[in-house]
Amino acid sequence: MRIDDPSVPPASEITPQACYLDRRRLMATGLAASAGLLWPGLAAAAPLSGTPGRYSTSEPKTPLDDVTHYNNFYEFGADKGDPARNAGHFKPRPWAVEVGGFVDRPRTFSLDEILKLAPLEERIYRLRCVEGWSMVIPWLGFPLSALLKQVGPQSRGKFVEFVTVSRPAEMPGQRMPLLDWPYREGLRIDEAMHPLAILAVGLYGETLPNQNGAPVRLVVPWKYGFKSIKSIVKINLVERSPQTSWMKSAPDEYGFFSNVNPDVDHPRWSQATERRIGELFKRKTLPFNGYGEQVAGLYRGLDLRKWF
Ligand SMILES: Nc1nc2c(c(=O)[nH]1)N[C@H]1C(S)=C(S)[C@@H](COP(=O)(O)O)O[C@H]1N2
Ligand SMILES: [Mo]
Repeated sequence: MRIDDPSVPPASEITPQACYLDRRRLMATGLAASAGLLWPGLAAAAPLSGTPGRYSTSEPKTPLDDVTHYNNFYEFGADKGDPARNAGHFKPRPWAVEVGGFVDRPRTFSLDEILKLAPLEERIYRLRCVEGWSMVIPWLGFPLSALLKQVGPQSRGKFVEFVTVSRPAEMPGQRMPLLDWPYREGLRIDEAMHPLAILAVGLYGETLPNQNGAPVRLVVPWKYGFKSIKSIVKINLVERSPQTSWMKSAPDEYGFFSNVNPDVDHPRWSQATERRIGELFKRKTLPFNGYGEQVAGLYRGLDLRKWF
């Protein structure tokens, strides 16, 4: 490891940071425990429940209709209404997620196995898009760390790379050169192990709608929305900061970290304010999207202007 590279945390910091918020063990409800049995072979949403998780905001939730009809999911087109319009033919079941790279136990997880990794929790999180709007969404999911612990990250696995499914036949946007397909994202290992970072399998008490990233997507609430990659099929532990789709398309506009930051403007617009979907007036953007108390420690000593 290059100790002069501030994007790489000293190895000594990784474990303490990951364990630093002593996560309360939550009991599964009977329904959550049997969620795998309830998962239907249908495209329609099915009921799903989870225990209320800590870290949830008490702010008003964005209406379900907005959460499912104002989306970014370029695989289905670049307009906000395209995902709801075009994702109906996408088949999120059966599904598998391959986890490999620098891990002790590389493994492919079926969707049922993913659902049994940890009790499902409801996490009501703010989601802030880099375009300047935000929502409050009640996700159903569990900490990404539960999956990573199963495979045993090795010390060379300093970063985690995520890859979306490649299905041009079902995803009309992938038949256009909108991005370098498949969509890719990445986190530093200590970010990935943070208890706020979750894999979501549902929202508003049901399995994920296709347009929101069915059947399993990442949610990292302190970063811009594009880090929260949808419809994941591959997770790789890698040694160097992975290339992401947005960095590749516009390296000056999208950095690897992409932490929500009112003081670092996007080259083409300000990030100082945002519009909460459903509200009339703009509100101030909060550092780390309001999760600074939980995550600022991950970036201690890092120049957030340089490492945007
Ligand atoms: N695979 C994939 N994941 C993606 C995107 C995408 O285009 N493709 N868009 C991102 C962006 S820009 C945002 S703001 C969020 C939106 O999530 P939502 O539609 O569930 O609110 O998904 C992110 N995840
Ligand atoms: Mo976004």
